[in-house]
Amino acid sequence: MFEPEIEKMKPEAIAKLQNERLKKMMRYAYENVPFYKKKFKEANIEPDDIKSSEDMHKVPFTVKNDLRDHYPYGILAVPREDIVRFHSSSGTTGIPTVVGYTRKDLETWSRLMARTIACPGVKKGDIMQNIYGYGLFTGGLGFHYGAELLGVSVIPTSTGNTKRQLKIMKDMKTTVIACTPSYALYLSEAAIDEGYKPKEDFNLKYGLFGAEAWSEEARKKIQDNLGLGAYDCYGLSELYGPGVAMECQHQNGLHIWTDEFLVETIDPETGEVLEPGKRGELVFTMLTREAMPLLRYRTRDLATLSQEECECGRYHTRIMRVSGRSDDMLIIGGVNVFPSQIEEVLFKTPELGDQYQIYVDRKKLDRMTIKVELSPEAWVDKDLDKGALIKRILDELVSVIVIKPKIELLEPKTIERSVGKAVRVVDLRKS
Ligand code: DLL
Repeated sequence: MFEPEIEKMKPEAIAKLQNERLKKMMRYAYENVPFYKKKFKEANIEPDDIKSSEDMHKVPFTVKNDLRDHYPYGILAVPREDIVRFHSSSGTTGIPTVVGYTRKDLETWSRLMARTIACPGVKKGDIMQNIYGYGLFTGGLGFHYGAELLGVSVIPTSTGNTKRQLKIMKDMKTTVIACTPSYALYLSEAAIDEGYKPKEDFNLKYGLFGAEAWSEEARKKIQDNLGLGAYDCYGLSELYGPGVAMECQHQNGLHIWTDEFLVETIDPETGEVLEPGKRGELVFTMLTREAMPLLRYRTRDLATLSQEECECGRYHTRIMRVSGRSDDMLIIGGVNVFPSQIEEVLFKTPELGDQYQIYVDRKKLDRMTIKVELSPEAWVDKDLDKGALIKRILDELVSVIVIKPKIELLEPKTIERSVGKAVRVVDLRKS
């Protein structure tokens, strides 16, 4: 553990620290951010009304559009001159969300990232190839500074140039890779194409994968292909970036760094706070952010929380896997479908490859087509009964998602590979 004195805190000690920080944060946001002063006044509350996490339901939510309304500099609590870095996420509406950091914020973030990287067992002596994009995206620099603080040897390859990534991985005996899970799947495919035997030629032990939703089946595939342990990492630009929550060696939920983030789950329709254990939208309050404190920030990410102690000795609340975003949820003929449910079924089918895309369009009624690549072995198998295979996939799918999509089996390597977040859904109804 990078900071055992915090990471091993008992629930009562965490709650005490959270409440102390929360009270300070309420006053700080109220006094330094006009946006929050106005929101508090509208909700008829004073900062002192919020004495503990129990009172949080009184505080109004903050949403992504509030940040867009404050484009370009965001909801700053400090003069612009005190900002030492900006990051930004592109978003789908065209107006990017810009986030600012003071020097202290960068120090906090680096500590959280050092904890995050150490969480599954990475330590000084490890060699980390950082394939997350360096730049406005928070993945690259976030992992970079965290790894340096932990004392890991960092290779800052950033995204792209897959052949060079593989050569470096072999030559420099990389032990840790950090990238999106979809790129990890692509790397394992490309490695075989380039003539490597991943388990023999590489020295990989840990994969730190995040920035997009992925399934347990994807984890199994990546682990089997690359011979490493694959660990889930969650975060978002608005909350520093990666390093909000991370899996430990037990791969049983992501530990939220609750000394810095107060987490709630709410019903996305009504905004009501849910009991732990009920699936809902994750809402975070930052407890020490200096430049851009966010109170009750709605992430749109859906997950279930667990308060139980983990085998690793941490009590920090766990996210039991982010199952998708409410924005990603497809509504097909009135039925709710999550792309991750489809991935789970596809990846369980041995004849299929790692790449798929879901197309949705409307011709009187909504229609869904799943285009999925066959595995290289299945593609050349003369005895493969494609009709029977499609029927088997459909039987499985219908039991999970209720509706019956059309399935198209494609030749391997026909779907475009992405270097960052994969594009899995093409919704033509929106264009
Ligand atoms: O994706 C930060 C990050 C970088 C996280 C590297 C992990 C690793 P944004 O680009 O702002 O920030 O996108 C944030 O990505 O609200 C989720 O919907 C999704 N996301 C991030 N991590 C996970 C994960 C970065 N482990 C948005 N599982 C979030 C599922 C994830 N979804």
